[in-house]
Amino acid sequence: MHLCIPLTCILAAYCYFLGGVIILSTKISRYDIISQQEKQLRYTIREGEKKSPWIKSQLSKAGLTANDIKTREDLQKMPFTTKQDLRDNYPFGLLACPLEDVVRFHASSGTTGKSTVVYYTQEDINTWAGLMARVLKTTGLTNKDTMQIIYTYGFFTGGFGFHYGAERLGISVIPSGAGNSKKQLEIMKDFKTTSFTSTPSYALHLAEVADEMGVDPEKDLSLRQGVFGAEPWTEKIRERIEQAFDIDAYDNYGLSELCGPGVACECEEKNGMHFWEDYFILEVIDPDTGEVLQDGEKGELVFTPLWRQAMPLIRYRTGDISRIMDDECTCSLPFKKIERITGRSDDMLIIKGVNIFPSQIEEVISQHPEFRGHYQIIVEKEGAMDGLTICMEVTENLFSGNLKDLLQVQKELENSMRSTFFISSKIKLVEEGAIPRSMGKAKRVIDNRRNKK
Ligand code: DLL
Repeated sequence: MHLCIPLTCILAAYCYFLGGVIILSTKISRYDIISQQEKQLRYTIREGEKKSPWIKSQLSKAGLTANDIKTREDLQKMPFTTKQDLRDNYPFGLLACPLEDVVRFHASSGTTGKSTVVYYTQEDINTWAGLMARVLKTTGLTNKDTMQIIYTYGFFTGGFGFHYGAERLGISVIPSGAGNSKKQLEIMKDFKTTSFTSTPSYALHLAEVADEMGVDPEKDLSLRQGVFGAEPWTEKIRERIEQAFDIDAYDNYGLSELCGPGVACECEEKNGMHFWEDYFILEVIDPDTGEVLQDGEKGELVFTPLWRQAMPLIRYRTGDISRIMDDECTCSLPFKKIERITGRSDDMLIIKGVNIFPSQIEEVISQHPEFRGHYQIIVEKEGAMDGLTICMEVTENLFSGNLKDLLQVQKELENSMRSTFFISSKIKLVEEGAIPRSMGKAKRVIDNRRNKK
């Protein structure tokens, strides 16, 4: 780890270490955090200029040398790095160390195009594990817990990220991987699992399977909490998961390009995710102009990791939309929080000229008591116009009852959509299980307009 020694010594008085990553237990000043960030930034740029052809080319593109970047403000002189840059440099163009020092490859899920590769040295893996241990500790887990990891182990970072972090914290890990829901529930019961991690949409699916199997989470399982992420979800979905499993459900955020999970997570307040400011500099920008916004303003998250050896990145544009919250948290962590991610800038739908994120649609439909958590948004051309249909699963008894009730629910929802977005849409109510389930990230949008080009 390249932590600056004198500052580390000061911080050590307040904290303890987990695999080189500092887990803070009391408040440190904003001044100390910023000084640490800037020291690490200078180090990252200096090393990058020497070792990373990519960072060297970015510096020269801006007519700069490493000496010109000393502060957070100076960082704004540097160009952004985008997913397209990673694709253009596939597979090894961003490597900043000899290939023999690389101990791991991961790749993004490629939901919005060709997947992108990331590489790690052993030290990168150690730091990542420490950052993930910090996530898990922040959500209240300890070495007394048993965690079932219901993410794919493979190119996707979810499985390995949680696995290494949980082991680092001394949690008993069940690496069950994604899929086979019945088996997952049996394992939960037999091993007295106290926590599990998956995508929120998969957690909902697991709750349905538990119901079908007659598993009563309160009586039959030992779960007390769960950590969910990798896709957008709403407060209503949290409520549903918490009720179904009788647990506290925490949000956590990350992306492969930065390490994987381990960038930000909720504390017991469950109101915004603390991001690890001593390991990342975060800027929020206007996605159209690239202008850096003030704290509190909503925009695209841009991260500069301050610790990576194999693949340092400067000003990485995540595409994710959120804002830095300016209110203080009641927990003891000194790090600022970001609001729940509302979507990706490239997920935004423009329907009849109105900009809508899928999560905003979820916000509206999830208010209805009959909603079961699963939905799909279908956009297609109806003549020259855009047509929007929302298929949503509703409670079983609605179909066995009166047709009038069904039509009433449909009408109520269409009215809510119209009054929120000022456009008309069709609501198609379907039975539970009608929408395909995913073992990982849910596919919420089918935009047939794109296919018709
Ligand atoms: O999804 C890493 C991860 C694994 C995070 C497990 C959390 C838990 P990627 O496959 O590269 O990596 O996808 C990253 O997923 O840019 C966001 O758009 C989205 N995303 C991740 N976490 C959240 C979240 C992993 N909590 C992309 N809320 C990111 C909303 C999220 N979206």
